[in-house]
Amino acid sequence: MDVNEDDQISFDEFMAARMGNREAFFEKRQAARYATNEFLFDKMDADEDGVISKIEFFEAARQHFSEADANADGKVVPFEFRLQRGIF
Ligand SMILES: [Ca+2]
Ligand SMILES: [Ca+2]
Repeated sequence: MDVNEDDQISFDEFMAARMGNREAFFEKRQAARYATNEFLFDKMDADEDGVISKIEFFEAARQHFSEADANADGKVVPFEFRLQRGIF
């Protein structure tokens, strides 16, 4: 763990040992975030023309709201919001 052998373990040395190469860790996390957003964009771009129109944007928001409104009462309470976001 003490890569530079100075008899101390720096934060970077600790993290590198715990998570592998630090840059690789952040690159992997960034790649996962990119893939998630790419998936979201593709889902919102219903007609697959490479842009999200205002109609597609509001339709995605409406769908998102409907998914969150678990008891279909037209309101999203904090419990439903957390449930949809998988916070439990
Ligand atoms: Ca579109
Ligand atoms: Ca509700």
